[in-house]
Formats: sequence, structure tokens, C-alpha cells
Amino acid sequence: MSCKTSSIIISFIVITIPGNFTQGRCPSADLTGDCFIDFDDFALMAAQWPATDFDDVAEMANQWLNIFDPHIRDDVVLIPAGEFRMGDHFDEGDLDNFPPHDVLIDQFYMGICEVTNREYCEFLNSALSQGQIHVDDGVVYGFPNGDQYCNTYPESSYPSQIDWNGREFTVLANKADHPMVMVTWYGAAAYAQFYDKRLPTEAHWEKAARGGLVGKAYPWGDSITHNDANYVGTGGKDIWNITAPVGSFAPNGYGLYDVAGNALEWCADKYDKGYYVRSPRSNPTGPEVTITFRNNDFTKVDLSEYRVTRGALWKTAPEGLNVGGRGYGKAGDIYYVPGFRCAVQD
Ligand SMILES: [Ca+2]
Ligand SMILES: [Ca+2]
Repeated sequence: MSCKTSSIIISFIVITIPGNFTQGRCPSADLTGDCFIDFDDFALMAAQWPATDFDDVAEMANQWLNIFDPHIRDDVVLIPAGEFRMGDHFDEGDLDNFPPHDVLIDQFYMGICEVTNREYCEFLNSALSQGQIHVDDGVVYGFPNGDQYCNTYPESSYPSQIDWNGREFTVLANKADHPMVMVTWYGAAAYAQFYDKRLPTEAHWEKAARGGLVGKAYPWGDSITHNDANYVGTGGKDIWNITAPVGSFAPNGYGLYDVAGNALEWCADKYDKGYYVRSPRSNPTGPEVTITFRNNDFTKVDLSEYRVTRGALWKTAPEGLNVGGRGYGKAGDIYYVPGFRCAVQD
């Protein structure tokens, strides 16, 4: 499943490629002539074993490795640049996602999955060891402003899925791969900054969530069943009354899981009901204050300020999972529903 951590493993064996790799203007290690350095080239190289020249192999390996940006993690996927139509295409939502309008987005990288309890616990334990957070009566606070990130209350209508034993954070049994919820916008932003990522703008979120489809109600088409997503109740593949392990349903066209349902997802933008009327066409970042998620600039956001949420959640009725739907919550409040996914810093 693509939400799990994976890595590309290349086994280097001493083989040699005879002759000239040059194919016009393509990389010299492109043996098949399609201008891409891929496994087909390695296969061809292997077939030519053992007429060896180690320098040629080293050159191919170097070119192969260089096609991957080392700063891009394997938990994100490239969302291509381009224009898409943002907002309510069916004149059936709230007024806050009207009018539909064309938005041009530069390419960016989006988290494949909602951030999980396991990942958030790893962050909390690392941040704790670095003196960046403290815990008071089960509530996690961050420095420098002492803003709430999340709580660890085991007993409530929607209990926290992480625990604090006074020394470290752990995940409750069988919840490691569930999305981290009941996290404040601040707690989500702090996680993003910690890993040199950011929260997506809602324009980024919707571009990614539509998966390349045009004018559809949901990330996969115009109808919805419990086989598509985790929403209120159960049925089909949806056996969960609350959160589901991330990646339990098919991904959208860009390979993203759970953009509809499961955890509601914080976005970077300040919420403004009428923003779509005046939103700029190119890379909109919300009505005020662009957050870079560097040097704690997210802590300048007012705790009582409303920030955007997208994607609906496990307790939403199916029609509420429409891909153009918007929501909001106060940046500093712990609600029982929001989680998040990260985008990679521009
Ligand atoms: Ca469900
Ligand atoms: Ca979601």
C-alpha cells in the first residue's frame, strides 16, 4: 500500500555497458532511446553483461539517482501544474464555495495520505526531546507561544488515539495507521514545519483532490457508495464508525488516499466565506497572511482565527464529501474531527 514508507533499492552489480550511450539529446545512460533512464535501460544493460567497464556503470547509476530529487520524500506525489475549475460545480453547496472559478496552480508535491497517529507520535517524541513542546494535564503545548497542539484524553466522546505516560507518547492499540485527529491547526502547522513541509493551501488541496478529473462531484466521479470512502455509518468496504486506517480505499487519479472522508483536513488559508469572489487566478493563498511554515511564522496566526478545512470526514453524510466543499475551524481549538496531510515546501 502506497501510504506505507517505502524506498527504492538499487542493487549495484558490477556490469559493463559497451559502446556509446549517447542517444541524440537524451541522457547518455538512456540505452533504449526513449530519453528516460528507467528499468528498461537497466535490463538492457544487464543483458550486455559481462563486457564490463565500471566507469560506464557508475555513470548510469549517477544519472539514475539524479532523476530523484533527494529533497522529495517518498510519502508525497507530484501534482502537475495546470489550471482547474475550483468550487461548487453543481450549485448545490454552501454559498462559500461559489462561484466556481478557474485557478492556475504551479506544480507541487502533496502528501499521499493523511498524517497518521504513528507519524504524529514520532513528531511529538522528537519535539519533546528537543524541548519544543511540553505537556500539562494531558494537553500538548508548543513553544514559543504555548499554543495547544493536541490532547491525550482517553475518556471523551471521541477519545484521543494517542497516549502520554509522563515520559513519551504512544499510539493506542490498533490505531497506528489511523489518521491523527483532534489536532489543532497549530499542531498540524508545527508538524509540517518540523519536517520542512507545509500545510496545503485550499487551492492546492482541491487541485490535488480532484485527481485530474474535471467537474466531478467526488474525487472519483459523480456517485458515492461505502466502497469509495469512510463516511457516516458502515457498508461495503467501509466497516468503520469513526476513523479508518489511511489508504483503506482506492486512491484518486493522482494517487492520493482519503481526500474524501476519514479525517477532515486542515489547510493553510484563513477562512473567508466570500473569498472565491475575489480570489486571484494564480496560486491563491487565502485572504490574508501567507504562511511559509518556516521559522515559526505560523505562530503569528491568531488563535481565534478561522482556518480552512477540506474533504469532510467519517461522520459526514455522503453528499457532504463533494470535492468542492469547504469547512473551517478556529486555529487554536481542539476539535474531535480535523486531521491533515502535508504538502512539500516550495
Ligand atoms: Ca464509516
Ligand atoms: Ca480526508
